[in-house]
Amino acid sequence: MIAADGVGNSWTAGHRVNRSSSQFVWRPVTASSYAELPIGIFHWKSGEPNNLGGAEHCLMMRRDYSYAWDDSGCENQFNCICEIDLP
Ligand SMILES: [Ca+2]
Repeated sequence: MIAADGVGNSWTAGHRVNRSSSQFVWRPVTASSYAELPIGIFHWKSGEPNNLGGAEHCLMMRRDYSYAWDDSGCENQFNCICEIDLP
């Protein structure tokens, strides 16, 4: 994972499989594919994911958690971490 001073809370491409699941997957989107991939390494903050209010379905890196992972409401506006293929 990438973290740097000055970078605030950030979304990743991770999300809950469905609203009642405790499993998360990556959903990378490229020009040629749209697939869900299992997450092989986890960096959750202790006590997370907690699906607070049953409404936290997206995976974010929290600055105040030293960029450990937290599930959060997908409607929140944070920076996004993106990956692109370089030529
Ligand atoms: Ca949470």
